[in-house]
Amino acid sequence: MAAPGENLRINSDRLWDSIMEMAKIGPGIAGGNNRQTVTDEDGEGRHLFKRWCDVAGLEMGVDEMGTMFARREGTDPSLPPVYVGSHLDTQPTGGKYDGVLGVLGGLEVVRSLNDLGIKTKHPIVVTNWTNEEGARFAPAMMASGVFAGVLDQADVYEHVDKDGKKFGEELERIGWKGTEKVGARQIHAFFELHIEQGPILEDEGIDIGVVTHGQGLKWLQVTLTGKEAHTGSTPMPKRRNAGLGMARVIELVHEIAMDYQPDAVGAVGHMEVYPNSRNIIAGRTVFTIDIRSPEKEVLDAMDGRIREGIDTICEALDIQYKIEQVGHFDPVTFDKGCVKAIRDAAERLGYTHRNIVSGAGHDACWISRVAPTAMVMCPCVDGLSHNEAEEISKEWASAGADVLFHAVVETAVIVE
Ligand code: HGY
Ligand code: MN
Ligand code: MN
Repeated sequence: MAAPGENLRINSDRLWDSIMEMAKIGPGIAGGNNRQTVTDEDGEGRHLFKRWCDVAGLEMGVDEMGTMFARREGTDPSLPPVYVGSHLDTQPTGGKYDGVLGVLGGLEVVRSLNDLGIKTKHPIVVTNWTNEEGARFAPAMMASGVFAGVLDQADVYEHVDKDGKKFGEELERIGWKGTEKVGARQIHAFFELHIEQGPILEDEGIDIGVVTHGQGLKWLQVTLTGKEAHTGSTPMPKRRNAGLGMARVIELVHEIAMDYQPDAVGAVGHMEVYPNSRNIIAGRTVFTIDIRSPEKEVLDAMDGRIREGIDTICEALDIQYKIEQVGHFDPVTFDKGCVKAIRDAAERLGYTHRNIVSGAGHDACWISRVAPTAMVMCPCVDGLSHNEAEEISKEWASAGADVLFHAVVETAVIVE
């Protein structure tokens, strides 16, 4: 982009102060956040975001999945807006920046345009997607998945958390179930700023990740059923130990992921043991396998080998199993034009940059199915995320938001 936007920069202090203000809502126990989707804390964070949007003169729309769309009018209101945003919900032991940087970075773009009195042809819409994390209610990227038409709204309304509460009822309870039909909005382009959540940018001393692809993901929820029995008086050969089955499957997932290095990953982070008593052999275990790869063929191969392995393990232990796929998206290739806008912005602003594949899933992965989409990443300390110790520098946040600013404004077209 030549011209008026050459040296546009966001207000670094205001962005940082807003992130710290949002971090006060739903505090964790170790300096991070626990602002899980459609909890009261999530509702409080939404109200704060709405107040800021009101001050910035944005018109708020909310759809039936609770996603928030704050619109800054363009000189041609009939044009499809440029969307910018991410998510405000966090993991139970989440950091202050995962998702929040993208929503408040988008708000900062609008705030800076207001300060500078700059108008754009296309409207700009700052977005907070509901339930990106999928921690309380699977799957991850739930609202953006419904928006993209890959998840069924009535179905996800019925998804329950570990206490048996339903997503749809909780969304209604916190007062953020909107009336807009999900997915009705036309999107000219979508940009998402996010922390890398991995070590590459920091290790290489690079300011900006130009995200060309997102790796694919599968979440397989496994239920193993054996038989509760006394841990003392039941002879080893007579045991049907669902806990042992889970342990062997966890090891299997790790071994299979290691067979496809350097890119594939696999782990089990969610585990439930019943009845979870010290002197009862676990009769039932429920756990979720998380496998990912940038290559669809590898993801499918891992899936197949894991299913075979579970069958063999359960046969040997005389236990039953049920496998439900509770999350899935194929590897994503982001829009070349949007990716170029990000790379050109980093170049123009003098930030070091490199292409990168996103290891984590993001709302952008689903929205890329319905609109030209790309992501900007900034480094995070030790590549750590989904941990309350998640940390970034103010400089990294500002560099990412400056690049976002340029990419959004270039796509929305500045009007003299
Ligand atoms: O699971 C993910 O990759 C994202 O953080 N929800
Ligand atoms: Mn995120
Ligand atoms: Mn996350």
